[in-house]
Amino acid sequence: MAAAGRLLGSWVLLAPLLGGLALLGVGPVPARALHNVTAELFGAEAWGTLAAFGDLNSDKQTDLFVLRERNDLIVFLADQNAPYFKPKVKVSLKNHSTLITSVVPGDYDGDSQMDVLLTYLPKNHANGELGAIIFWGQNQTLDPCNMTILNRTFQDEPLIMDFNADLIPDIFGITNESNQPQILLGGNLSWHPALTIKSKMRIPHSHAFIDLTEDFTAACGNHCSTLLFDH
Ligand SMILES: [Ca+2]
Ligand SMILES: [Ca+2]
Ligand SMILES: [Ca+2]
Repeated sequence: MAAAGRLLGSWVLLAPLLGGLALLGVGPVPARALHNVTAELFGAEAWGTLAAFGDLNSDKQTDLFVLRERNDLIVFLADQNAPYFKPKVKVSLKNHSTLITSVVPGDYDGDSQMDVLLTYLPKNHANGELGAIIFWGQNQTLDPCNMTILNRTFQDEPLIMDFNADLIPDIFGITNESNQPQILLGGNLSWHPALTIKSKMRIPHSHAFIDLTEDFTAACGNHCSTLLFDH
């Protein structure tokens, strides 16, 4: 009871202080300051799942990558006028009867045009392996007809990182070709063994990368000392 009394006493002291701060406009912002901006940002197009961010059209304004019904990707480009994000770019996997599981924008061929990597559950996904497809950027947009379907599937969501430090994102994971992790190097899209380990990677994975060797890169060539694995 004594403790409760002290707490109550403290609150009685704090309440006028917080009230005073609120009058002065200092301290935590009151909840009524929150403002729903959905209509301003999206207008009537406010539906779907926000999957990723990136500046697709290189205008230095971040654009939004939105999934709809898990087989359409709509890119909402930032705009100066309301609604401030407009659905301008669309690619679809509807014809492939697949479900998109992840969206990772990036420049996978190093031509300074942003591309987008989609992972998906293929049509007959009995084994649960994931396919991956890259839609290539062109003229600050995506060409729905210009895509590359990767010729391997992944046991789990791949990890995107710059493995060989050439500033082009690479795609890392266990594929259907080997139990050892593989890396698909961005640029020439060539597959390489990533490292030799006895441990099996977990599904779902929890691998990550960190610059342990202080060379500002995720990994150095085939020396994967900076990749962390489950045991
Ligand atoms: Ca933009
Ligand atoms: Ca590109
Ligand atoms: Ca790279």
